[in-house]
Amino acid sequence: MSTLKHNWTREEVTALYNKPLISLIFEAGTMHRQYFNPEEVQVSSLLSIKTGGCPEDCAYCPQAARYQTEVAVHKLLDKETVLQKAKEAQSEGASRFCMGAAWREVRDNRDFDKVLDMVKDVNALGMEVCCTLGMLSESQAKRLKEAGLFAYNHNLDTSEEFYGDIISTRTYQDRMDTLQNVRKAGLTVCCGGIIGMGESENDRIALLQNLANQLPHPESVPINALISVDGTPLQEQEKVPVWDMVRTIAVAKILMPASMIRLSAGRVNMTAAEQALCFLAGANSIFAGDKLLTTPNPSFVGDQELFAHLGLQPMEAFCSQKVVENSTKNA
Ligand code: SAM
Ligand code: DTB
Ligand code: SF4
Repeated sequence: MSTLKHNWTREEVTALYNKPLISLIFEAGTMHRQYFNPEEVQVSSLLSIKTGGCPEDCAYCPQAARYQTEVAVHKLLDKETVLQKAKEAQSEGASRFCMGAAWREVRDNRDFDKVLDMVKDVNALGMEVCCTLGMLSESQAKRLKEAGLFAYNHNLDTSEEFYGDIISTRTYQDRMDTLQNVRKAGLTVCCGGIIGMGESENDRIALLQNLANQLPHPESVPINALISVDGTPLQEQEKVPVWDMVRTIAVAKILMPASMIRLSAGRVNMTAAEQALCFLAGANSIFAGDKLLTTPNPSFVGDQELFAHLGLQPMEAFCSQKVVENSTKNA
């Protein structure tokens, strides 16, 4: 097994990104097999617990209040509804349940207390619990950890250079600060980005370099293909070619071989064969369920067929062994 590296140069990442795809997939697949069982895919389920009305201006996001989209806005769901959804997801094979809120940041108020309660109860079901709630202080991260949170999702989204073209209401450094607070609280980190927003290849390379130079590497790395939603500034963006998704996943896997690379938003626009290429390139995690946060995702039955065709099995919850290995190797 190779040792994990956290000082990747721009030249090294560029050279990887420009490799012939056929060899890149093989290299990434070979790395992947050193760290993971290639027949296992982690299945996560997403639920938007608070939808729309967000004060931020992320150009890709249908939940920003300032854009006219068709998202049905709702305030924080009650715990019973959330628990019911978690149980359904678990019965459909999900080992991780991720709750998302359209907040700029967490505030120390009653809504946060309610989220802490949800975390406690979903954890008691034996699922890995993840949250994505926006910016977070260290003490808030600690409270989430104490409530039983397993992972926190906070994406870098793109390169620092391109970030300002996509979001003006917060900075790249704000994102990095939250990630550090999450780490300090002993939570695992889920951090990735989006491709297909009009960024250059250099922006993708810079994003991958920034992800891979974190110490330790994020335990899970979601790679999202932009879902262009009517009403958002990115509504006219064309669908990102599948080759770009496969290439980005393969490079992410080679840079962070012990991390789970999640084939995230965009599966709904991909064929089974295209998704198979992503798994061959080292993706070993997906979001399942017919909705992501607000946009469509492949159906449960469709994913069952996909898994059956490829001989894939859903991963068990609490892969603590891998997480421990990952953290010690990263140290
Ligand atoms: N409000 C919190 C935040 O921004 O961190 C949490 C929820 S936010 C919707 C989580 C992530 O979803 C974003 O960082 C972005 O990477 C991804 N995302 C949002 N809209 C997307 C879209 N239209 N296509 C692909 N990914 C998207
Ligand atoms: C991530 O990287 N992708 C997920 C999850 N983390 C929270 C969200 C995708 C959202 C796609 C747009 C929507 O459904 O609103
Ligand atoms: Fe708000 Fe998150 Fe959407 Fe940005 S990505 S507008 S912070 S919900």
